[in-house]
Amino acid sequence: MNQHTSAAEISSARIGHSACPHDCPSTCSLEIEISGNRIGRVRGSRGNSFTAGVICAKVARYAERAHHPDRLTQPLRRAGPKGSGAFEPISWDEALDIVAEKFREAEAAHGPEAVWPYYYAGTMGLVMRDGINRLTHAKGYSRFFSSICVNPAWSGFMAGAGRLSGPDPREMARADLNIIWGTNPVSTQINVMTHAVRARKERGAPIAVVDVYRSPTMEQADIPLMIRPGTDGALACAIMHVLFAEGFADRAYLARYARDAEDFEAHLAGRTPEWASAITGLSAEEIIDFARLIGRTPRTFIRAGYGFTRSRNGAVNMHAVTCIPTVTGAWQHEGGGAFHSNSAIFGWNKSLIEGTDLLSGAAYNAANSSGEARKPRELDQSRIGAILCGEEEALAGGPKVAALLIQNTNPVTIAPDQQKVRAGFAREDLFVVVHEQFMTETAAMADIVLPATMFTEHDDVYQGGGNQYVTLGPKLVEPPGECRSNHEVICALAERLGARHRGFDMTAREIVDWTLQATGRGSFEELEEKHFLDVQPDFETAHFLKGFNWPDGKFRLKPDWAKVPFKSPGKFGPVADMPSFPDHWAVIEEATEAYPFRLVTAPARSFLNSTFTETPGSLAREKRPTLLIHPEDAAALGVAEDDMVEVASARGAVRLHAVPFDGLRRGVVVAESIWPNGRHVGGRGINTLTGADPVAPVGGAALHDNRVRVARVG
Ligand SMILES: Nc1nc2c(c(=O)[nH]1)N[C@H]1C(S)=C(S)[C@@H](COP(=O)(O)OP(=O)(O)OC[C@H]3O[C@@H](n4cnc5c(=O)[nH]c(N)nc54)[C@H](O)[C@@H]3O)O[C@H]1N2
Ligand SMILES: Nc1nc2c(c(=O)[nH]1)N[C@H]1C(S)=C(S)[C@@H](COP(=O)(O)OP(=O)(O)OC[C@H]3O[C@@H](n4cnc5c(=O)[nH]c(N)nc54)[C@H](O)[C@@H]3O)O[C@H]1N2
Ligand code: SF4
Ligand SMILES: [Mo]
Repeated sequence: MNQHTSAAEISSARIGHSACPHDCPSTCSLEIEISGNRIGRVRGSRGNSFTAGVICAKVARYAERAHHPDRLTQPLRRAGPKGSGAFEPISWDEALDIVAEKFREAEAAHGPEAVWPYYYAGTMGLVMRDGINRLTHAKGYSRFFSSICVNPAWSGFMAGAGRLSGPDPREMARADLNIIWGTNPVSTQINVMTHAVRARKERGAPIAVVDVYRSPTMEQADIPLMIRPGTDGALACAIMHVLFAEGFADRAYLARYARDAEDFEAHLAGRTPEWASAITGLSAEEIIDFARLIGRTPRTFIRAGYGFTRSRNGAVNMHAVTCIPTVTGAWQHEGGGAFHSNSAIFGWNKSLIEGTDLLSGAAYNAANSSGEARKPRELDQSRIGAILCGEEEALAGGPKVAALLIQNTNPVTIAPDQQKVRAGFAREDLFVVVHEQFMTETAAMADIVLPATMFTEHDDVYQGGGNQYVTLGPKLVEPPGECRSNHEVICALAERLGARHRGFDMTAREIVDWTLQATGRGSFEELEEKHFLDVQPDFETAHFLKGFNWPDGKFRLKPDWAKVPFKSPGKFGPVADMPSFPDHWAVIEEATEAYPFRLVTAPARSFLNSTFTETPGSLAREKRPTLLIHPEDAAALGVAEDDMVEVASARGAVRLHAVPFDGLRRGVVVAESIWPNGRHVGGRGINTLTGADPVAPVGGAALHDNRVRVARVG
């Protein structure tokens, strides 16, 4: 492509409006400089009241990624042993014919469930992310149980409130105390800071941060609370103990809006600040002072993140945190309550995108290996290693997986229990097609690699998770080379495989238009004019003033974990052992003599999961895989700055460079992630250490809950 901008291109320079497509709760509304077919600087829209003109640095320099010399631009066929990296270009027709033939072969040999379409949120566009399900349903392929990210957090929130929504996230700007709990927004969702900092400036509202290390967000905190990993439930209980004991509980609110308040108060009697101090590592005074501040501040806004739920007790801890505003009644006030995600407010009609109307069709009742008619199985995303390795229980009673179709995700870097993941992908009898923008470690294991468009190169629509906007992302430029969108690939495969649904005969634009209209949100053209749509529910609904989302309207202080309203194929993990009231549930991987450290694999600021590990700007900032370790722990191990260390869990071992850091508790180590395996000396990445055993009650991976040992290499 011509690197020089021609006069004609300069004269066509314009601003395009879009949404950031990445897997980030902020879903920023973007203004993108465009000249000809190239994008330039990317800025946050000032007219969007959540984005408020601010975006993260990695997306501001998106031109680096969009016009990267390593972008995939041609279909490729493997031309050497699996994983050798040897590929040769082929035509789209050849590539799609091979994929269709292999899928038919897998189906003929083992039934349709032997094919597993596997995707995630590399793009959050509703059509490009979820359209793959239409093919899954039309063919009766194994369904995809999405679990890796949100399940512990969402189920924990829904366990109490009954619905996944909450006060308007912009109300942080009108809070008198903002608590940023178990999330690192300076790195992972920058706009949260915009609103919290505004409250600090305009109202003198302090910012409290609960984390396990001095994250970039904790560095900006007025009240830093550094706890041991997986102990948030203990902290929340002790806070509520003080609230009850010192008269800060709003008993009238509790009587009207909650169940089991008296039993809860009795349960908390033993959860003293001293008890929590021993578990969390905070002093009893710190806990008491913090509880009193919460008690004295009606407008206390808790912004609860995902990070603290990536532990084996994560759902219990999320629920415990949401009980705090229930005890104080803070939910009632503007700038008060707890917010995690707004996913429940959008109410999309996704029948066209996902082909959910096919779910009652004949294909859906495919026969399983025992010949009995039933719905195709749902396979657990997080357990892809065990599934590909053919572990019987992970296969949920169906055949082995013989073919994978992958879009928008990179499991050979990001999935837990990585040794199994890699062994599974290395299977000679597994056919893999990966549709990607770059030659990721997953694409490198494929038999066929297909080049994908980026968000500026196709039409789609996006919803906020951490805000309340629906934002359009129309096609703004032509894709490079032969890149095709996810939708185009799914439709082309459907045609070859004889899968029928009207969605396969429509353009992405038509599907977006239909979906907007069917959901009562106008049309494509209208949204093209407005760019984004604020769908924030009214104050009473958002603050649960009409009651929480249960038949009796009452918040559940004592949830029925077996009946949490989160859709999943059954329950996962030790559900029966879950504590009935909020508590410190001691199922985490506590340190032992053999594995004396607790490892947290927190996100790196300049990467987004494994994305941006290819861009020079992000690589320069992150430098190389490192392990943050307390200086005294480092000294005790004879480890100095820049020494190579080996970190081992029961699941494997990884090498990184040590960085002594005093913003940690002793016994806790942090590796900001996720570097590709191949960027680690020795070729094994951080997810070699993490486990895929499901978090109760609805699955997910405890990515920040790892006991490890650390040793100097050499
Ligand atoms: N720069 C960047 N941005 C991202 C991502 C990224 O990788 N990099 N990932 C994106 C994705 S997919 C998601 S889901 C979101 C997630 O964003 P967040 O909600 O921020 O969640 P995490 O990324 O898992 O971790 C956030 C913080 O949780 C802390 N933490 C870990 N364990 C505990 C604990 O037991 N208790 C407490 N209190 N804190 C704990 C970590 O130290 C970390 O600082 O971010 C998105 N944005
Ligand atoms: N150790 C550890 N592991 C983790 C985490 C952690 O905190 N610690 N976080 C976990 C979490 S929360 C998540 S969500 C997962 C995310 O893990 P992934 O799903 O792998 O995450 P991404 O890097 O967001 O996206 C993957 C790929 O999608 C591709 N992509 C983007 N847009 C498109 C498109 O339009 N079409 C196609 N075909 N491809 C596209 C990108 O090029 C990228 O390679 O990782 C999890 N793994
Ligand atoms: S903060 Fe999140 S949504 Fe906003 S531009 Fe960055 S990655 Fe995208
Ligand atoms: Mo995520």
